[in-house]
Amino acid sequence: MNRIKGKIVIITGASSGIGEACSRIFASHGANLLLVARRKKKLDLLREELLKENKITVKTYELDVCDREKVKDWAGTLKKEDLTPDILINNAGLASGLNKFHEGDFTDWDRMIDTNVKGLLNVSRVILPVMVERNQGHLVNIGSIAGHMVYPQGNIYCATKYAVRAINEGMNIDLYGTKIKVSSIDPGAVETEFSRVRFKGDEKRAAKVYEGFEPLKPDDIADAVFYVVNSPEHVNIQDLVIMPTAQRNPYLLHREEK
Ligand code: NDP
Ligand code: 8X3
Repeated sequence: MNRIKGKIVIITGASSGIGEACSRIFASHGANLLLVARRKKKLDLLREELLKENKITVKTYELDVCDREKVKDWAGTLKKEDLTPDILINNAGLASGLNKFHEGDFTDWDRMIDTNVKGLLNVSRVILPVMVERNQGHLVNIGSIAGHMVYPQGNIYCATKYAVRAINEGMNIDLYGTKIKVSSIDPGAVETEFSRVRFKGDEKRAAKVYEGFEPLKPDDIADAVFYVVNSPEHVNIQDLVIMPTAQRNPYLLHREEK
């Protein structure tokens, strides 16, 4: 059963990886999309592709989720244009660097905290009230297995994803008694631009992360997000952890010898 058709879905970080894959699956089920990222050109290319294949509307927004004032203005624009979101997928996020805590870089730390925590809060704070007013909606946070177990040199990235898990729980608790659902989807290794961003464009180092095993694809996570959002009204999947079969936790990742 398709419970998505005609719904308005906001996806942050739709210009690549998991967010892009979510855009495709929601579009193919007839959702109207509001796509957010900093790279507007990439969003517009995706929009063209989605409009060719589906009878939907797609709007794209160049927006840095860390910029609170711009996020507020954007929410004002949605309101003026009568775009009432049914679903929010808080996916924009990144890792920056992989260092021992005592060798950590303040700029990396700020980037991760500002994007993964404050960015998610900024967007949620302006969109959730619209859902509360209608007593309807679904908010999906893209967490990580890094929010369940800390790994060496993961320190601050893991801390941001632990924060996402706590925020997910806090939202669920505060929305007790409403019909609004809140879910966290927590992936293990997914091959996207994630490692390229973490290692600041070092393609070789990024490629090594996915060597010797079959990582998850962005579509695997998009399928799960779709399943969660398309579940019946009385079902609220609060936390879903998904890993490649070769991975059982952040430490146990089985790689085949070449
Ligand atoms: P990608 O790097 O492929 O995608 C990240 C997306 O986030 C891009 O679209 C990027 O767009 C957007 N983004 C980053 N910063 C901002 C910002 N300040 N404002 C708006 N958009 C922003 O990585 P993934 O698809 O892998 O990452 C998506 C989410 O999944 C992240 O939250 C990540 O932590 C999480 N995750 C990833 C895993 C993995 O192994 N890949 C595993 C577990 C969780 P742009 O640069 O155009 O702004
Ligand atoms: C991204 C996956 O294992 O690098 O959240 O933390 S991991």
